[in-house]
Amino acid sequence: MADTTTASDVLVDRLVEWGVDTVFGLPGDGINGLMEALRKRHDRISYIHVRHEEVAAMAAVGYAKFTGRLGVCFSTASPGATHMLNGLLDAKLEGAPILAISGMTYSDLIGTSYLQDMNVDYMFNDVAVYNQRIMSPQSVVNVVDYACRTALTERGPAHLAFPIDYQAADAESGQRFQRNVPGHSSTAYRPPVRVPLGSDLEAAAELLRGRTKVAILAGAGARGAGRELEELAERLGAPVVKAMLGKDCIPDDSPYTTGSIALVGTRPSEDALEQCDALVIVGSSMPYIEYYPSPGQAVCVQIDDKPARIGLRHPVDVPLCGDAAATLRALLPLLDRNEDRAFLTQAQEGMKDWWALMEERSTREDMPMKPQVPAWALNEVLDDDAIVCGDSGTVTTWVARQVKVRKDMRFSFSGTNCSMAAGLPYGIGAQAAYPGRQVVVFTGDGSLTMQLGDFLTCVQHRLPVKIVVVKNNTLGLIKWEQMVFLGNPEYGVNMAPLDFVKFAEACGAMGVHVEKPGECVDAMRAAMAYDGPAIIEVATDPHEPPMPAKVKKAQVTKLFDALKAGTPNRNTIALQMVKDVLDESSFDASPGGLIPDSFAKVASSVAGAATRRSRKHDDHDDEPGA
Ligand SMILES: Cc1ncc(C[n+]2csc(CCOP(=O)(O)OP(=O)(O)O)c2C)c(N)n1
Ligand SMILES: [Mg+2]
Repeated sequence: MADTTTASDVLVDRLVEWGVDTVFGLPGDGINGLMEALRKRHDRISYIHVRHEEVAAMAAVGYAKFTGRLGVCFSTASPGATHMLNGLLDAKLEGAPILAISGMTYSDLIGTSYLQDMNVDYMFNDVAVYNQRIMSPQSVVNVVDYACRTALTERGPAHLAFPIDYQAADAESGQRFQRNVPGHSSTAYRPPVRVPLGSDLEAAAELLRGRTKVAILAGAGARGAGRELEELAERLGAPVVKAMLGKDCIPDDSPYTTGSIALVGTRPSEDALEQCDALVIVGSSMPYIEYYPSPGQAVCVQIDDKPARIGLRHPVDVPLCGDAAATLRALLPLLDRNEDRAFLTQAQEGMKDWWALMEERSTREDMPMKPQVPAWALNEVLDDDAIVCGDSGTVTTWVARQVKVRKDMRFSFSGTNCSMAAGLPYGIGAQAAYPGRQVVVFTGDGSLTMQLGDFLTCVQHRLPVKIVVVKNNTLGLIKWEQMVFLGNPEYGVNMAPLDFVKFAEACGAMGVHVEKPGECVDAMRAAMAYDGPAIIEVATDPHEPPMPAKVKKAQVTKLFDALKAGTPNRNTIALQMVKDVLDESSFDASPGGLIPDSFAKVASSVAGAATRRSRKHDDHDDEPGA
């Protein structure tokens, strides 16, 4: 066997030719043939051994998102492949090019209820952009090339099911069809640079001429087009509203941006979209339709490299199908400068007030600590080129608003799939791609405990990922959703606490516990300096609401219903919210801005004392550190 070139050897060699240098996976009897080919090439392709196949697929997504290159993952047959499914879905919804290879039972036993006999390709049918069974050793090169090319072109998951017997078979065994002439497939691939027709660009410029209230909505497709976006904003006097997946397309301290939008967004972003008379969408299909301008309110130019996406969320007057940077470069010389700067100035004034409000919320000394505090503290300890991975939960709100992404930083999270437990795998993928950069995961205790085993992957592969876990012993976001969207008491959301410090130490890594706001920055700094992976456990207030920038009447009514209906610890929740709003009376950007200052001060101290008394009588099962 030693001298035979197997079908797996051919497959892995082909991946190397495609420039793949890292694969994420977990072996099994359904994929051992591939493992041997990887073993023989370990000097050319590194293998990151995860503890759960979902993490392999999600790490491949993280790798792809932060490098723009193909992420590759593998699993054994059915159970391993099933574990990968959510990662493939993530790749589809997040637009990440990945290739997943799964084992499959012996080719001549498929469909006989044999061990792990499942048509894994059928299972992946709804998620994969390319999905094939390898039908013989001779088809490996053809399908690998097409799978890689399709994943990169469509920015989605390709999948190959590899029957066990073929994996270890001689690459030239079996019958080769005479027309399957070897050497006729290629790894040559160059992504095109697309620019719309000149007439379409002219039409866009004409549409925007004379508009004085233009807003720009930028998303993941605008990443890498930061300079052009800022020039567009300058030319049109237009604030740039960022969909969360486009958080790193321009820095948060840019004078042109109003930051994020939707539930986790800022008030100036909401104002900009509510008041604009023209909208330029650049690389975004932001799904929160209620935050777009109302139909008929604003004319719209949309730039997207996928024509099917244009007009998906908002009516479009001039569709511009092209790449963000190239299209903007072609469009900019055609645009008149908008000399009326009032709309941009209003956004900039609004952001001054908003940042002051964020600072106020993030520097509170309250105990238990407010979850905004650790997110804000990160700004002190992040490197200029840090990679930050977020997660699903109330943690999304804190990272969206409190963490200021600077020019060379990168940020992503599972923003359209909204999967929990994507943060750590994305971090693994990012750190594997960039061993020298600081990689920080900002996550919740629900997400982290979902894939906790893979912290050991960081230890095993010396990936110095730093994890900040907001420990509130509850599935915080769902608790608030149950109350604010449905008016129901929270149910089934609290979690038995875990001592993450002991856990990290048991893994042979660093663990730090923080509960006092004043100690946050130093604790984080120590963890960032540590030469290895670390978990920073921050005990936070489970009753801090992820307040939308503008609170709607229906939300207040529902919350009131939920409290009336018997939400646990309702007195504390209500009192804490009243106190929070009163404390923000001096900020126009806060819902509390309507309350007269003098009244607010007195009322806040009364509410504060009442909150402290109420907390003493709470059911403390869900308190941090319990
Ligand atoms: C895989 C998956 N399961 C469930 C959900 C629904 N969900 C979204 S956020 C969330 C709670 C997250 O809790 P945690 O990680 O503790 O963060 P917190 O909200 O407390 O900040 C849940 C259950 C989801 N998005 N993904
Ligand atoms: Mg939580």
